[in-house]
Amino acid sequence: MSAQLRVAMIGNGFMGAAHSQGWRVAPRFFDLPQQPHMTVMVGRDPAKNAHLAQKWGWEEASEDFEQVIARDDIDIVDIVTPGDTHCDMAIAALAAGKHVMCEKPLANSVAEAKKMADAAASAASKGVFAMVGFTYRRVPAATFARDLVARGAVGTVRQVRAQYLQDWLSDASVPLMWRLDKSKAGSGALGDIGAHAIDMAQFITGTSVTSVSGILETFVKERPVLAEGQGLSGTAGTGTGPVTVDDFAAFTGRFDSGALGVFEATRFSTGRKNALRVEVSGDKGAILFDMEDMNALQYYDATAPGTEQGFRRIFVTEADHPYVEAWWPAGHMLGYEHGFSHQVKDFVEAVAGGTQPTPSFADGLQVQQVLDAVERSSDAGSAWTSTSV
Ligand code: SOE
Repeated sequence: MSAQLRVAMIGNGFMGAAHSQGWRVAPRFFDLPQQPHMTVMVGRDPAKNAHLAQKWGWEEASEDFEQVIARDDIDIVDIVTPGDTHCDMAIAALAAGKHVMCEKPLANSVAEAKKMADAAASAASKGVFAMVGFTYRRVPAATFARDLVARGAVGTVRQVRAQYLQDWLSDASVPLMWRLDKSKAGSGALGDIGAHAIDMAQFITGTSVTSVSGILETFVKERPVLAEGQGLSGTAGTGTGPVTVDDFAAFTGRFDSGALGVFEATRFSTGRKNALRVEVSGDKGAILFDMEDMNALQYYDATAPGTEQGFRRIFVTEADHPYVEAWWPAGHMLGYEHGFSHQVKDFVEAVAGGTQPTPSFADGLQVQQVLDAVERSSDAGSAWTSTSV
């Protein structure tokens, strides 16, 4: 086994910055079996890409993802581009024998996600592995929530509430960036942040959504176009264009356990900046995770004496909490960016050990099937719709 895993990252937007921090920092806090080497970053604008590659710690910059994927000195391809590129890039990288990490949602359709999952299953039989990047499950309090539910701390789960609330699009003057273009993003709030809510609800409960009844809405139907040469995001130009994705998604979901979930995803929830929340209610207790209070978990023990019952805020910073030992002493908190280092740690350990990293592309396909079912339900007047297609 070579000492290094040479990484190529394709994309240099917000997720490019976040993933770069993960590749740069994880080996300095976790004792990894192989050392990630930040070999090359791929971007479309040569000047911007060269500047960011140097700033973020990549050895080289390239504008040619096909050439990079084909290189013999690349072991991992990390895809952080918009969803319309995930399928072709991931399948090409797997075919070239590269391990793949791909941002969420896995793809822009179930058909694409199925092709990716099939390619990943075939590659895994040859010791080449793929993972989809749902990083919030790697926030210590989220993993701790899963551990509590798994050991019966809330008893039989009856209800789940999962929301992902942001407000950065409630300003109608925000221009038509790629996340508002169905041909690039696949959907709006539903896939961009609803996918996180679905993954977190399923991860914490250890169960899967099998049918849904949903509604999608677009509040602002026209927005200013991007100025010329502004790439996939930037300042407004002259004129307007249509928004082709949902601004708001809400749905009820039935889990394979029989539990019922209520889900909401919106980028118009005024005042909510990054409120990914999952509350799980059982017959023996409840937990509440809130990304806007990410170093704590609320836990209600219904088996405690009546006079002592109440939600208590567990500060998830003790060394024996998931991931925490590698960082700071108790009480010194972690941030949004640490989930990307945890993702690198888990991915490198799995790949080096010849085991399937999670969440797999099959897990990503299952989330895609839930997203697709919500769209089909909304088109059918919120009819109850199975996720299996
Ligand atoms: C925008 O809604 C966004 O950047 C999402 O695309 C990310 O997945 C989420 O983690 C933060 O918000």
